[in-house]
Amino acid sequence: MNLKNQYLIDLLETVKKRNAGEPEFIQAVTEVLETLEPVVEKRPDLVEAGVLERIVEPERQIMFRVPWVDDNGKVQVNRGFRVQFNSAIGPYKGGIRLHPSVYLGIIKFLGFEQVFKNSLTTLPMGGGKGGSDFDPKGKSDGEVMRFCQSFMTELSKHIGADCDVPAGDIGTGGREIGYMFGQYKRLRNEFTGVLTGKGLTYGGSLARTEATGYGLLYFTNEMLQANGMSLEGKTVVISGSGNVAIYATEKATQYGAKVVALSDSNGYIYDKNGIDLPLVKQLKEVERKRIKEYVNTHPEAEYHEGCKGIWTIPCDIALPCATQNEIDKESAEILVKNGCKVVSEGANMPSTPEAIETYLSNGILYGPAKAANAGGVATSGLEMSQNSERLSWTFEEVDAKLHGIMKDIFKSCDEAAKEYGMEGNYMAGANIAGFLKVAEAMKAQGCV
Ligand code: NDP
Ligand code: 2IT
Repeated sequence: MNLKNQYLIDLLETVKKRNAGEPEFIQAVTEVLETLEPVVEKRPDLVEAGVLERIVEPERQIMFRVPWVDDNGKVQVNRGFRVQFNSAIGPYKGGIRLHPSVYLGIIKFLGFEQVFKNSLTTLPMGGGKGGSDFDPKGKSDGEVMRFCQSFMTELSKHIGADCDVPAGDIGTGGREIGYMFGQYKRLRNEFTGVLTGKGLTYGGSLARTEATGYGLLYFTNEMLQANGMSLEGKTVVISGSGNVAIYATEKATQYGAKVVALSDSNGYIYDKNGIDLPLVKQLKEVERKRIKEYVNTHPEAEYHEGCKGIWTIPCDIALPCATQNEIDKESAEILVKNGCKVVSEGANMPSTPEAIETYLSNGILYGPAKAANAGGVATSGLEMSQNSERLSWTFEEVDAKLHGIMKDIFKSCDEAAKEYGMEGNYMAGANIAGFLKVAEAMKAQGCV
């Protein structure tokens, strides 16, 4: 897609100049601005209010030193980030990514996406994201704890249950959230819902662990049904083998589909009999091992080095659940050639712009990340509600609410796409529906 509207062309130029050296952020903004073209033409009042110039600039960006002592007594230094992107519709909300590839541009792209995603959930949450270039892989529990405590010592000055509520993302799971929560409580002397994804013994919500993966399948199921298809009997390829991939596999299997592949950053496994999920949970959630260990128990399965090859496995449905830009044009073309009919995104921005073009021009049903993976943050929103009323709901209650939210998200995307003349383009629908709510709130609150 190419922009034709001069106002948007100029705005994108400014964003590119101001954020040079941050290609992921520019990619995320470009995609959104391209799909907002019909909105800009229909809603001059929002342009007049300067909503677009403001929405592409974070409200606040915090960068800090994170010093900690490793098991050899040596001082290590990482860099910490929190980008508080937009608070028009609620407190900043979004995860913390711990991965060596993290720099400001990654956190900004994730924070920007989060603004629209959180809006789609219908819950009152603004958008933010944080993280560090710390790599939890290969670190002892003690090292991870000291890092998390140091990270929170600075972060605690900038967050709060009514101000900014972080959660998990790549590299940040229950263990890390626990250490961060403990440190926040010690520093502030208050027990509040300042983080989500907490353990069940100290304010966490049932079904939050499962929520992103389950939500992805609820969304995908809606999208399939609206197009006369179903999950039953379908062959599914899922990348990653972390939190999102594991619970996407679980729910896809419950819907009667067969998941035949998973991966990590070293390589992928292909098990034509269907993935043995209890084994993957044991390897990944308990032992923190590599996915290649799977073939030790299942010698009939194959392990291949490298991540990209996973998209050459023939499938009906591809669910990228690892990281950004993991499907490029070449992989998208192979998916199409092999008869893949659906791509639905558990990861954030896993498809390059060229891959998305390939899906749309070949009639692939495309479920964009900010809609399809919104179940995680939606359930974080439900965790915040439970913390505020100091009650906890049953698994079934939370799961039913999550299911309802994902159905509504699909409906919003579908209806917005139709209203703006792009029927079936759920990416455009998600961007437009997510944008409009935030934009109305920003206009109503004046130039802030
Ligand atoms: P985890 O840390 O639990 O798992 C991440 C998985 O992706 C691992 O298998 C990891 O492999 C793989 N991976 C990470 N980085 C890369 C990379 N650069 N190249 C190849 N593989 C990689 O994270 P989550 O499952 O929570 O997150 C996965 C994706 O889902 C991310 O894009 C995240 O932003 C998104 N997401 C997560 C939500 C949540 O609630 N957790 C909510 C919405 C979206 P390895 O172990 O080798 O690093
Ligand atoms: O990308 C995401 O939506 C998340 N990592 C979840 C954020 C959250 O606050 O639960």
